Amino acid sequence: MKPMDQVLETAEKIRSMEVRGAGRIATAAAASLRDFSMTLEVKSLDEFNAELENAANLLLKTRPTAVSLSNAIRMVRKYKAEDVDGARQAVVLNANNFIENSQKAVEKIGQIGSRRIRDGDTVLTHCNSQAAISVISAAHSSGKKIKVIATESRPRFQGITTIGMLEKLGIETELIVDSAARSVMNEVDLVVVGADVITANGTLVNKIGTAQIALCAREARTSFMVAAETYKFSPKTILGELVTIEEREPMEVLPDISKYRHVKVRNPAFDVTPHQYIDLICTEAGAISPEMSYLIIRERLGWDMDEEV
Ligand code: RUB
Repeated sequence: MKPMDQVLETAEKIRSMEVRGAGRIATAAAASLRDFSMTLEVKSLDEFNAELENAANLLLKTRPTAVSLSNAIRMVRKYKAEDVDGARQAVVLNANNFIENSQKAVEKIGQIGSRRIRDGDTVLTHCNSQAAISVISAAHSSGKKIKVIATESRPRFQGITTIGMLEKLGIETELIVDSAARSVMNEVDLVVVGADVITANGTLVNKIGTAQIALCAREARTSFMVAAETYKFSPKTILGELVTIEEREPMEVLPDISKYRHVKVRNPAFDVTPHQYIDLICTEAGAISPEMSYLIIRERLGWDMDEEV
């Protein structure tokens, strides 16, 4: 297989959601750039850099909302090299570090976040987030008896993946349709969700339906926690940039639209939860209030205002 074909294949898996979830797509992109750089045959450093940029752009276009992709790609491409071999080695090292740190971050988030779950608690989660499941699984492994309520997460039913994972862990779980969130909220002690993006002011962008859940958690006085690796925070939002919300194919919602002449199906994949509805963001660097997001971007992502976006 040609080096670029491998990148195209990874990009297609991300676009079609065969590989999905902000953390997994970031590590898949890092691995793809690493493998690309290892097999790339070029005559000069300039050519290597240009080819790597093309590959990075292909991956970046796949899921427009996920900042995890651009953060991962930025970290992999952060090198200064004298020649092609030096650049190749740096890309491999950066990508492997990113993948390893990402796995460690998920574990750490589990340890930290699980302290917020008490014995006997009922936890509601939405979509399928490896960071949120790490929190739930760490609470369960520490011996706390917990129950999870998982939403279906229409239209792609990531909730079915979630209940499959919880089943394997032996955690008592109930599955609900998305619109039952308010009906069960009075039984819920804590909502735990993942993040696609967290902005500089602590706003959360996550799977469509998250904002409604946060709204009804607030009304029911139920705590709402976000589990997110620090590379889910968006540096560009410091510069005032808005997060693009991905709109996916109508057929994911309604497979046969052809019989409707006056109906348009809309399928936004993510929504926006204001920071006021979030009690805590649990990262590998600690549990923070949403208002501290700016500091995470400056300190953990090493973001400098003068850095080229
Ligand atoms: C997945 C989703 C998840 C976040 C966090 O959306 O919204 O909550 O990506 O997941 P999709 P993780 O299925 O459309 O990719 O914690 O695994 O990174």
